[in-house]
Amino acid sequence: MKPADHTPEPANADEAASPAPATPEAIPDGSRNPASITTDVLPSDSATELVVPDLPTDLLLEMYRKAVTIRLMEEALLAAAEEGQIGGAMHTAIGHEANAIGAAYALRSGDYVTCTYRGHHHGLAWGMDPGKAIAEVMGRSDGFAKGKGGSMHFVSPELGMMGANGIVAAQVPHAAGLALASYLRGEDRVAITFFGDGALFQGVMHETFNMASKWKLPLIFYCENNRYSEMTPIWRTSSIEDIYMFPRAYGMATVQIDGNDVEVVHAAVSEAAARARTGSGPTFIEGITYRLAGHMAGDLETYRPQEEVERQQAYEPLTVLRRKLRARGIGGDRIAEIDEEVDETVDEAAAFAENSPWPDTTETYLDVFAGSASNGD
Ligand SMILES: Cc1ncc(C[n+]2csc(CCOP(=O)(O)OP(=O)(O)O)c2C)c(N)n1
Ligand SMILES: [Mg+2]
Repeated sequence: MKPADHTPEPANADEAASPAPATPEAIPDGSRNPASITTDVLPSDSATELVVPDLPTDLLLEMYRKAVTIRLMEEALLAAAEEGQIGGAMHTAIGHEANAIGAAYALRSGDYVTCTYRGHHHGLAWGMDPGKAIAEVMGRSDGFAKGKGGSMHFVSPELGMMGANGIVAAQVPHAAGLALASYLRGEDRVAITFFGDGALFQGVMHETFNMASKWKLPLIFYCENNRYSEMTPIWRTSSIEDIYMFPRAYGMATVQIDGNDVEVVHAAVSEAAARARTGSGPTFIEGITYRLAGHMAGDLETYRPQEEVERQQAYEPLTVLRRKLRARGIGGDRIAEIDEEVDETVDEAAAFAENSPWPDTTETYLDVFAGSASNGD
């Protein structure tokens, strides 16, 4: 029998016509939240439960050296891009360094990391050599992927750096796979995956949240919330600005932290790693941070006022670290000495990269599929 049709008869032909599709003008983009985190680092109440122990001064000095290395390397890369020495898109993480460094020092050798196209800081924090890193970005044969990956595909499996990815959120399920492998093999390796605030709205993020939480995978989700997706501020794209609230719906432990403070990041990732290693499942960390340079080399930055960028200088990772070191009695001379030493190291790394030969054309089709590796694998 045909089911009853309760659709009312249209009164006239105009009503029967389908409604006009929404034009972009008709879609409300919302208004700025008065308590917006767009211009300040304001960790939420969730961070107050986080115990942040003081790290030893020697370790802070080591982290500072690493942060300056990443910063100077990326500034050198931006200059090289301006001179036309870099092919393809290049995204720097200037201003994001503490997220990578705090996390890398909280994890162990053997743990895995995956990240976005904005991944130079993760590569270096994970132990990559700056000379090989610059060579890779410049497409030279001494790069760790023989110059074939470039800026967006940092990878070094022997270090546990399992790959940057140019597709927003694609690296997240890869990390879940690594965490699952660790679990199935009975190992206590943890995987951490870094992504941006824009990645939250990709379907695969939510599929991975659910699976990781249900299976209690040894996984750490780390959102580097720089409050922009390319040129669009978060208040225009997200129904809520407190990103850490989304994964709570999947029964996951979540925390929002100041991602520009290495000690805070270290504490949050240490706690998440302990949870992962004891079979208590994944954690979601939202590190509030800010990108001080453009989205990518060549970005004209017409979408944000310069005053906003200047305001962020007070919260940026190197400033925060210098303030901490001074409070521990480390003099300005010592800090300047480290800056100079790193400057020399980065100059040497850049020279190494510039002198590295271009890959041979016979390499073109090698390392594309398993079994075609030029090392005979
Ligand atoms: C699936 C997919 N959609 C769109 C893009 C284009 N795209 C590149 S970066 C980006 C913004 C991502 O923003 P966010 O996740 O906040 O990371 P951020 O660049 O701020 O570090 C977009 C949309 C892409 N690379 N992949
Ligand atoms: Mg972003």
